[in-house]
Amino acid sequence: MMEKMTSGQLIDLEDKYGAHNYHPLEVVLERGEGVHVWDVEGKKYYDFLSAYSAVNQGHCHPKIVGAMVDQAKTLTLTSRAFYNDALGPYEKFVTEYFGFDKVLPMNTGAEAVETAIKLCRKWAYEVKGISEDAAQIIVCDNNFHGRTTTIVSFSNDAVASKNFGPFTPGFIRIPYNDSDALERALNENDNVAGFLVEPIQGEAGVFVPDSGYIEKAKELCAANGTLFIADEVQTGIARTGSLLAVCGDCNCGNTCEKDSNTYVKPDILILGKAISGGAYPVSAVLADDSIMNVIKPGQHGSTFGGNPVAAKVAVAALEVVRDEKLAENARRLGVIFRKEMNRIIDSTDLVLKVRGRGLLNAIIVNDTEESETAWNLCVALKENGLLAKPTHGNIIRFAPPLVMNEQQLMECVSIIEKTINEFKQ
Ligand code: IF1
Repeated sequence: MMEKMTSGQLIDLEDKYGAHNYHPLEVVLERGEGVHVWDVEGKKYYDFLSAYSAVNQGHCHPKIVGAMVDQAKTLTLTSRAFYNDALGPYEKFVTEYFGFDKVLPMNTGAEAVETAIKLCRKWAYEVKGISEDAAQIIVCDNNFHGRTTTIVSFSNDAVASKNFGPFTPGFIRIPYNDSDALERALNENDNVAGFLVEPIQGEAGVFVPDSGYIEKAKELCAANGTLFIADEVQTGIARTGSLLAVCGDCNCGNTCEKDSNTYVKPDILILGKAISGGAYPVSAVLADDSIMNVIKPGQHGSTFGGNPVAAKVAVAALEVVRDEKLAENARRLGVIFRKEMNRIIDSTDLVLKVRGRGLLNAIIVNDTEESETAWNLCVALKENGLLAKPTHGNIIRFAPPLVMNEQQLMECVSIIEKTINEFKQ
């Protein structure tokens, strides 16, 4: 039998044969279960990244894996040239779950963002009456919506965009969390089709906007006949303590009532990552008929979009969120986590601040963006059995699976506290 390869050997393989488009922490994982992962040497870790909020339901959740295996043994892919018996029931389930008329199923978050951009533009030309090719979509500074050429066209992160031009036109960038800037952009530009925004900016460093910002943005868009497009790829699916981060202020817990006066229903909702619990690439764009019906047969799609495995996996993953009350758990544990982090911050100079909502949090390390301190702190956390990774320079994102219980969370807090107290620059 072939000798089992060591972490070092496996890292070497990736280095030699894989594109160098990532700089991973030096840990090689081979198994995941719930809130834990194990490396190839058998060391156990708490996963405090959840694959960037894709594994909200915990690693290898039996209900989700079971649904995937059962369907994979039956029918994996038909393409949309034909119907299949899983897609319609999924479409009914997911549109009722989030309160929209229709869903356009895709695979990755970036594909869903691209789909939302195309849908918004087509609606602008065919419903709003903007002249063809003149549509503008407003986005925010420090946005992260994926890595396709069009998406990086409106990024201000040089690392994500340099030398990938020429770029797609038709985007206006404004400061995040600035309602006046949005109002000015809407009033000063005639052909605004939509406003694309993350309800909390994840990659930028878990920036939670002022209370009421998202609500005001929706109001301004509605007054201007502009589509409010919420990218909930990272913040959605209970991560921030409510089913969707756009309704974070309304304390809806798991499912938001459309008629609640503070529910901010997006015109277009973009989902990905944890809609499948991290078991399979699934993304979705949801909208009501007046918007979604501008797309006619043959105008958009993808080979794997809406495949039977994705459909079954997504239903199971969303049932887990509802049945295991993951939004409530994220909300409750998030409060405890930030309280504990603030207690630790009061006793150290290494960390300046903690911020976040639900179980999407980040700490700001007391050093420059260019410093290695956050990275080295993550290496030390890894040695102590907890996996996390910096987002930008001096910010470390903490995002455990939402199935974590309070005792496990407090163990993680102890690991973080121990690591900070022992940390030597
Ligand atoms: C990587 C970041 C997070 C997203 C939002 C769309 C997408 C993402 C709000 C695209 C994806 C992922 C991409 C992944 C790491 C991760 C990430 F660090 F890149 F920025 F989470 F913050 N909208 N985010 O966060 O979805 O096409 O990836 O399925 O590129 O390494 P995707």
